Amino acid sequence: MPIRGSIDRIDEQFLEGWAVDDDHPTAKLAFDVLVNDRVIGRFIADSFRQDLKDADIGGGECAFSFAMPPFFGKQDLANLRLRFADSNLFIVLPTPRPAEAAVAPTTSRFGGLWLDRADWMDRLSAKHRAGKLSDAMAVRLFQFARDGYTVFEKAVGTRLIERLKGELDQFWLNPPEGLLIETFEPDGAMRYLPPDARWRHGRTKLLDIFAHSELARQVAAAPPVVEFLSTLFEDAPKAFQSLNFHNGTEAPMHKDTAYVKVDGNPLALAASWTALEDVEAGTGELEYFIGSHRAPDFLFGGISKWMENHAEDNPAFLESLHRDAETYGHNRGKFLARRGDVLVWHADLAHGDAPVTRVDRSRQSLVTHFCPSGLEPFYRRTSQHATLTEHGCSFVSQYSPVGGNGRIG
Ligand SMILES: O=C(O)CCC(=O)C(=O)O
Ligand SMILES: [Fe+2]
Repeated sequence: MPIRGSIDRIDEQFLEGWAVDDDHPTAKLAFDVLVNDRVIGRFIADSFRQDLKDADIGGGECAFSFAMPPFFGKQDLANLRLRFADSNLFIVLPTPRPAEAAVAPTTSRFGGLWLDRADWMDRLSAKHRAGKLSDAMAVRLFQFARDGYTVFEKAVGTRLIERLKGELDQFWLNPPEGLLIETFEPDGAMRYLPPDARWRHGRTKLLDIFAHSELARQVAAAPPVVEFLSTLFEDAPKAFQSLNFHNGTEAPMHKDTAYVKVDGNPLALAASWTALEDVEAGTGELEYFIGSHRAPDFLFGGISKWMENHAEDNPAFLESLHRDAETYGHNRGKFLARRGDVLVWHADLAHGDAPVTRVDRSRQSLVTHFCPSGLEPFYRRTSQHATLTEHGCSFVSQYSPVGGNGRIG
């Protein structure tokens, strides 16, 4: 066999190795890289490597180093294929290391939790029979698997919530160092800024207050929520992104998996919506399509669960959720919460804000995104701030160390 080669590195960042046709060592070999049967790139094995020259392989000029696209997740490796350019001759790759869940038969081809597997009912039943789940927890998990969300009434005490709101008022007046808001005020352009009280009542969120507030960590890690997430994840939860809203922001129906990226298993994600006050209809209350977490994957760029490499597909994605709702009969639900109620939603539940018709009324809430503590949000590839574990939950932030600086109040 005159063609020889080696794959020396294959991971979410690089595909590297060498290849040579010994009968024609100057005619360089070209390859196509495919994900989900779509060509995402090509390369020619013609780079110089001294060790290859020393070994008298192709004159040393037959190496390659292919950089994966940005926002290429570990989960995408499971669907990676390599072939000789423009042929149907595929190269057998060293077994990519997909997350276990990514190869299991889950609703989404990109992974999931045990409750997303085709055999979830058998697993739920077995856990229940083994005494690992109470009756109440088994029913809750069943509802979550069916509907894509579950509600915990009065999960957070009134006193704790009022203390947190007092602290938020302080944060707006005298922000701790490193605290940021994301705002679309005043002109619709998105900006990250230190809190500026002028924008509090607009299309604005406070980011990751748990990094600065022990009270926020207590609220996010309310015991019934931590218990549920630990059961769902089969691991302690890790809070890795939170948003505080003062008002509804009229966010369109979306699925968090497109934007909130968990590396290796994009479906190993859940979020909580904690009402910091009673929520009235018309204030931009949280809405969702019941059961939408079980609809087929939307493929960004034809290959990805994540939007970021394929932003041009975002309008079609948002539109597809309304079409799916019609096709599969997902009814619209609303969370008209009382203060202290918490709704936990599935990674792939379509949700958004109802229109704001009562501009005089606030709708204060804390939204927290969680993954299993054994996994990392994608941003940890580039942001490594200190983390903290408290109340059975670990906390990591993209923007600042958790618990490390600038507490006030
Ligand atoms: O506006 C809301 O409360 C929803 C926020 C949201 O969708 C999210 O943070 O994932
Ligand atoms: Fe969301």
